[in-house]
Amino acid sequence: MLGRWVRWVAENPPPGPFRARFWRSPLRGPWLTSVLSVALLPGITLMFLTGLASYAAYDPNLARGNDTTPDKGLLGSWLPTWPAGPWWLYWVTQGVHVTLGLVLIPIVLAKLWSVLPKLFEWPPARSLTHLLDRASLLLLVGGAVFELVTGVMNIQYYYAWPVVFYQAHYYGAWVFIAAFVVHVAFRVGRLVTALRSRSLIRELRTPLSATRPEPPDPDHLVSPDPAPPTISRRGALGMVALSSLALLGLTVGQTIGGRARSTALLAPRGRELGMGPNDFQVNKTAAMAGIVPVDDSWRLQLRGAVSRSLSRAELLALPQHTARLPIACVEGWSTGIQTWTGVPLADLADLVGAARTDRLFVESLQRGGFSTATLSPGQVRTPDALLALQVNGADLSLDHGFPARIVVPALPGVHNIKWVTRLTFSAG
Ligand SMILES: Nc1nc2c(c(=O)[nH]1)N[C@H]1C(S)=C(S)[C@@H](COP(=O)(O)O)O[C@H]1N2
Ligand SMILES: [Mo]
Repeated sequence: MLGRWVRWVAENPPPGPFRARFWRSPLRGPWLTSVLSVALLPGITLMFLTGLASYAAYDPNLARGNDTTPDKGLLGSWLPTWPAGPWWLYWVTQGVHVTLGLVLIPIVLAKLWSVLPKLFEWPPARSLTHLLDRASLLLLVGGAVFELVTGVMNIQYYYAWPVVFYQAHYYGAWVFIAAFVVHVAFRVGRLVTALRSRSLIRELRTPLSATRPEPPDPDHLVSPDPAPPTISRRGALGMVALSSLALLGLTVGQTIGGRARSTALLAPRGRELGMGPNDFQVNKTAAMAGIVPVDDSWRLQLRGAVSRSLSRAELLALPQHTARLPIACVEGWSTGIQTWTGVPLADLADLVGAARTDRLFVESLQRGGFSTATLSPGQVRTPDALLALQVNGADLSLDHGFPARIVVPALPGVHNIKWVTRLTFSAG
């Protein structure tokens, strides 16, 4: 009785998208899906690696094996210690992460469109394996959409969060990548077969008038009742490629910085480049951070084996070092390369008798927000790591961190603290 009822349900799908004949695009088929998959495969791998790099760079617990969760076991995060060079390291890894993430959006959407009928497969589960396979797809698609949406919301400063971006994007990535690995492992055979079924070159030469559906496939991606084509396969692939290129062209300027910034029409913040040595991208202005103009009474507090305090004039009287470095934000934009001048952090460490293995804790006049950072011994001792007092030959403007800011090569922008008030060197 129950068996017959189940069979009846399986054989009688609800109307609309649950019926195979609802889906009529003549372009859907394993070949098209596979071409889009091949484009995503290296892209997603690079996204995952550059994403992990960003967490390693951002993590304030700078030791190896830096997850301090008790009883974390194998599930703990083990990110490598982030190096202090080459100077462009974070600029490149995070620029790639953010820009590539945007570029992949049209390809992900096209890929999801190409397999959309599978979402309405009937019956919903034919067997336990089928059910498990579909559950893993839920994690895969859900994970991909979650990572793209949270990523875009973050770079657009749209913090409508029930949870914190930092954790959500990180754990979402692990869920997604696990589902992704399973997905690739189970489908790589079908992918290769589908790719071999047609020649890409020939497809790119096929106009609309000669466009025919792919032959019926075991996965039922090909419509059983295809409508006449209204666009060729090359047209559809070209549209996706052009969308990706458009996103690339309209955002990459924010990563390069400098003059290129004016081309980043989709970047959320200031595109103008005005006049004067201090005129480059400011994310958080002094007013936004609640910083009032700082006068001559400001003194830098230094703590190590001994404590000292130095006025700005005394800092300027110390040997000055100049470094050409970009500030590269975790959100993908950068200041471009600027010329910073100030006192090497290593010299300040020596001044208060800090050990070569000491870390540096930086504090700002600002309260709350991103106003503290911890730098590793390697970052403190790298020659271009500065307490910058000037930029491009002029005193820092208040918006750029006057009287003094941290500038360290290869570091995420967020650790380059502005309006520094205290530097503490310690083993802890
Ligand atoms: N005190 C303080 N320092 C700070 C910040 C801040 O909000 N407060 N922002 C950080 C971030 S997120 C970046 S990317 C760099 C560059 O930001 P800016 O353009 O606001 O100078 O400064 C960093 N230093
Ligand atoms: Mo930032």
